[in-house]
Amino acid sequence: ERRVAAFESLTKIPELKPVPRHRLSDEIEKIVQEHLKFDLVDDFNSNIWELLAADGEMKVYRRELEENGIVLDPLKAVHSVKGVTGHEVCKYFWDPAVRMEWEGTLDSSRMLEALSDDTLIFNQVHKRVWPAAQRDTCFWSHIRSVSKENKNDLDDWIVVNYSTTHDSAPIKEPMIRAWANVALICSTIILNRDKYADLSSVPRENLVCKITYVAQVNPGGWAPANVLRAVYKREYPKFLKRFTQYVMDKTKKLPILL
Ligand code: 6CM
Repeated sequence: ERRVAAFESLTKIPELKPVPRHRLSDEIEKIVQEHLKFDLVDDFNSNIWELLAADGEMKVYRRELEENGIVLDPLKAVHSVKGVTGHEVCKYFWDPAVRMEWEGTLDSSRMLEALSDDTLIFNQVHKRVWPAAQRDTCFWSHIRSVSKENKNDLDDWIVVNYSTTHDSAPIKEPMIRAWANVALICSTIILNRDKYADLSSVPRENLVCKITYVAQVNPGGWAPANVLRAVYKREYPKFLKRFTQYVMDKTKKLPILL
């Protein structure tokens, strides 16, 4: 039986409980498993990826891909952040209550439905990029832990944001509906693990969170390729830096969410 978290507050250690099935359970399972299988493959030494930006431990890669003149460049980034757990990083990425505190690319974010304790549906309006029409997205957002074989390790965590349709979010012209398949996967390393009898006594300074972020975005209609690529090149590294700093600042004085 897989374990999932029921979130109540940002400070409480959540209880783990199973979630009932719903209309998107099968699709979510399939997409999550695909991400877990493919995203963690270390393929940066192949010729597939082009380095787009690097800053300390953060590296952002892209693969140029166009279909009928529409830019579909897959993006993949890795980062390593000290003092936080994967649970914390994923929770802040998933939690609608804090989205606008770290998301700099949105005009608005609206939660349409809570399908279960671990899956929400959103409609988001993205900041308009001149000279293209404004975009919005409608997607389910799912969070879960992935337990490790070794019980001395902390669980891995993943959030997937995947486009869907919803009765409460019809496409309203001139807005264009963009399509996204995004995953954030986190693995927590504990330094000097053997010095501590149990996980709850490990101090923050001994935590390292390894982050993998992948994004496949279809702008859903024509947008000038050079403008779009310039926006991605600027915005993805900015997001990764700002978001991870946000999680570090927010958690610094809080008990560790294991
Ligand atoms: O992953 C990020 N944010 C999440 C929470 O908001 C969520 C968002 C996914 C949306 C993916 C981007 C859709 C972009 C729409 C296209 C805009 C093109 C305008 C036309 C330009 C000429 O997963 C952080 C996302 C950081 C984005 C840079």
